[in-house]
Amino acid sequence: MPKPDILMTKPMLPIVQEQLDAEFTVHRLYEAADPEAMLREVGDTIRGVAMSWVEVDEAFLAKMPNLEIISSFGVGYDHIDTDACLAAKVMVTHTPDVLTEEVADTAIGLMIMTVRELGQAEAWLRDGNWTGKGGYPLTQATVQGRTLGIFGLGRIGKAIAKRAESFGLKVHYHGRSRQDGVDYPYHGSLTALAEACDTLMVVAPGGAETQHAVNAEVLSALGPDGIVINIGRGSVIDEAALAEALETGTIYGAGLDVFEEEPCTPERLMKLPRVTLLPHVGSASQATRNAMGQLVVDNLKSWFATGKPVTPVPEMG
Ligand code: NAP
Ligand code: 8YV
Repeated sequence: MPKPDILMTKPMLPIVQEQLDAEFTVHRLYEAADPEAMLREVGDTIRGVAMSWVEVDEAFLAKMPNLEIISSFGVGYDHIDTDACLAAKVMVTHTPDVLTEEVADTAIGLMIMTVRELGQAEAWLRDGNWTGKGGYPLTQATVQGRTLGIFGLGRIGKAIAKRAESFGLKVHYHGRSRQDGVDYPYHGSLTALAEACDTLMVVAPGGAETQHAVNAEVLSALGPDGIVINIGRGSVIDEAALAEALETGTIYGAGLDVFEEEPCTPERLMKLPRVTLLPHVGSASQATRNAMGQLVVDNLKSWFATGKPVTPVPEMG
C-alpha cells in the first residue's frame, strides 16, 4: 500500500515528525523555496495536513482538492474556517484535554504573578536594588479575598476554578451557556460578570463571536481594583481599550499570555508597571506539548486506518 501524502505547514516536534515520516509521505511546505509552486505541484496528492497556526480558509482548501483531514496542534482552532472545511468535506481535529491542567496551572501562576508583582520583584533583585535600595515595595493588591470571574467555563476554565477555590477565592462565570453540574454563580453578560468580580480570567476561545468581547464597558465595570488575566486568545480583549484602562486607572493591572498580533506585544502595554506579559506559554512544557503532538499523529493515523478521527472539533458532529 502506498503511504498517504500529507502536508506539514511548519516544523513540528521531533516525536511528531518521526512518527509522521514513518507512516506517511510528508511534504514540508516550510522547506519549499516557493511554497505556492510546491502546492501547485503536489496539491492534488495531499490527503492530510498536520499543522499549527496556519490560517485555513476556502483559498487554502482549494489548493488541495483531495484533502480529507486537517490535524491541528492546539485545542483552540479559531484560525480554521470550519464552515469552509465542512463544505469541502474536510475533517478537522484538535488537541483538547491533554493540556487542560498545564494551562490552568499557568493561568493561576500568571494571576499570582500579576497581583503580587512577582516578575517585577524578581527584576528588582536581579537589578541589585535589594542590596542598594532595600526590599521591593509592598504590593497594593493581594490574591486573598478576590472574586474570580471566569469568561469561558469550559475544560480549562473549570480546572482554573478548582484551583482558585483551593486558594479561597469566590468564583463566578459567564459564557454562551450555563454549565451543567456547576454551582458557581452564572452571569448573563460579560459586563454583569465584571461588575460582580474584581479579577477577570479570560479563557474563552477566539473567533468572530468573542472578538473584543472584553471592551471599554467591561473594563469599566471591573473597576479600579480590577485585574484582567488572559490565557484564552488575544482577540477576545480589545487591547487598545485595555491599555487605555490601565493608563487611566480604570482597572489596576493585567496579566497576558496571549495577544492580538502575536508575537508582537504592544509598546503601550510593555511600558506599564502593573502588567505581566508572557509569550504564549500556557501549554508550553515538553510533556504537554508532546502529548498534544501525539494527538496530532493519532488523529491522522486513526483517520487513514479506520476513517474516524480521535478528537474532532465539535463542529464536525
Ligand atoms: P472549551 O472546553 O471548549 O471551553 C470553552 C468555553 O468557552 C466553554 O465553556 C464554551 O461554552 C465557552 N464559549 C465558547 N464559545 C463562546 C462564545 N462565543 N461566547 C462565550 N463563551 C463561549 O475549551 P478549552 O479546552 O477550555 O480551551 C479554551 C480556550 O483556551 C481555547 O479555545 C484556546 O483559545 C485557549 N487556550 C490557550 C492556551 C494558551 O497557551 N494560552 C492553551 C490552550 C487553550 P460552551 O460550554 O457553551 O461550549
Ligand atoms: C498552543 C494554544 O500554544 O492549544 C491552544 O489553543 O493556544 C496553545 O496550547 C498553540 O496551539 C500552539 O500553536
